[in-house]
Amino acid sequence: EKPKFPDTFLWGASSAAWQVEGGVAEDGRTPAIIDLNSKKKKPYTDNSITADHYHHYKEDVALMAECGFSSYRFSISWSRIIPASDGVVNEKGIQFYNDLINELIRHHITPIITLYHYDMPVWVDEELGGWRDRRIIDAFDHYVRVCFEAFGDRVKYWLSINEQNMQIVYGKWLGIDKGCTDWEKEKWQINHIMNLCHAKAVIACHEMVADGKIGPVPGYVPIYPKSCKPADQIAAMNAEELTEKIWNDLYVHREYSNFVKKYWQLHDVDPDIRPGDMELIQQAKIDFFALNCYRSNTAMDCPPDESYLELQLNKEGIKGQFVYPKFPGEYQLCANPYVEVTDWDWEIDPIAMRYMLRYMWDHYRLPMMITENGIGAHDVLSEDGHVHDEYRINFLRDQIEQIGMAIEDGCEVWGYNPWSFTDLLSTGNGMAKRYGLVYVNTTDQEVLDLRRIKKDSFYWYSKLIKSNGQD
Ligand code: BGP
Repeated sequence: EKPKFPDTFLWGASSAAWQVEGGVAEDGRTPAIIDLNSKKKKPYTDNSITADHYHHYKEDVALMAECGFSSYRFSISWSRIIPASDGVVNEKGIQFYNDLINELIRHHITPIITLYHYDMPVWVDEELGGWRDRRIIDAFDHYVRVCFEAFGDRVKYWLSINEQNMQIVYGKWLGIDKGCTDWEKEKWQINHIMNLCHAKAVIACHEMVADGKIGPVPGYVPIYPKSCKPADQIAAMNAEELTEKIWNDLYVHREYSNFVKKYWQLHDVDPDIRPGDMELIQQAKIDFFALNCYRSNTAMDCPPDESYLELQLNKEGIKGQFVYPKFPGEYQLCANPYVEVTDWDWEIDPIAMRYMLRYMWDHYRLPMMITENGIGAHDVLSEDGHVHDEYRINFLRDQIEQIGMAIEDGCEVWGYNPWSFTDLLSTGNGMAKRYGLVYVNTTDQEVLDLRRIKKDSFYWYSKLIKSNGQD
């Protein structure tokens, strides 16, 4: 028998503004750094059109309703709401999200909003110094307050900063290091400023949104030790600390852990923590964890005399190109012979999902919702006019089963919002790496008719939702 899901369980999908909306110059939106980055890498990640959700949102919401969704997680583009440093609110930006929210609610779909998902406005970067400078704190506070004021009467679930941990750990790949001269040091300063912005958002949400619930969105990758060799166990614990636990401890305990303080001292990378900072963080009590989980990692011992090796992403989507990094004295990542990988070398590991939920519940005892999970693939529109993505059905089915098992283990899980609803831009691979339940007829090279075509996974997911997870 399949594990049971609570009746209130939210079934939906997930997206982010810059990856799905397009319409980048429409109705007063000003550029975000990520637009410029994406143009540089053209044709791979041009976000000026992508799925053109900005103009197709009604059709997209109608499809969500047809699929049976009870939730949809998306993000707001900061530079649509506040296009310039004068802080003036762009009413047309507010209008777009009001229309989207109202359309969702009309279809009984609960909106879940991420306040920041990688799209730093150019004006914040150029005039305030982006995440590197404390002036962003007030600008961010103003922006989130405008959002709570405008949408808080209808939106109860809020997420602060998407994958803060991944932005710090993989900052170089996400372009967060722009303007930094000493990333290894400055990243901890950026992280501290992000913590303050996160705290401001939590405090403002509780102040302004009646029954508002807010949480952070860690990117979570369970780390297994390569073997039962004790040193591999410590290596896995180091990896866990340095890629996720430092952040999760801060969100919950609202103080920096001894582990991170020692790490800063050892590497001489202490951030500038000013009087009042920790008091502010202390006030920011989160309500739940939103969790993004795609894969697992495996770590092994890396003696101090090994040489540092930088991680190399698999950019082409041909298996076997990922280079596992080495951090001497801390850990090194390695392949896991027990799991298959995707074309981008991401481990296909449903048990990672149960592991994450168990781990997070055991450590923090906070409710959780899954805000990302999914498989990026070279989806093909076949001649019969359909997209036969049985690999996605298998992936999602196995993951959902493990969520059910975690719930039976005693974890409190509110919902499942896999990545993504329609196809949208991948962070590094554009439309070559697709995640959607709905195909969007566009390629990296060409904008075709942007037609929405339900993939086989759409029909399967719809049936699963209607049976509340029983399939
Ligand atoms: C997460 C990000 C998303 C999304 C996803 C898939 O880390 O929050 O924005 O893109 O990863 O990653 P990718 O697009 O690189 O395959």
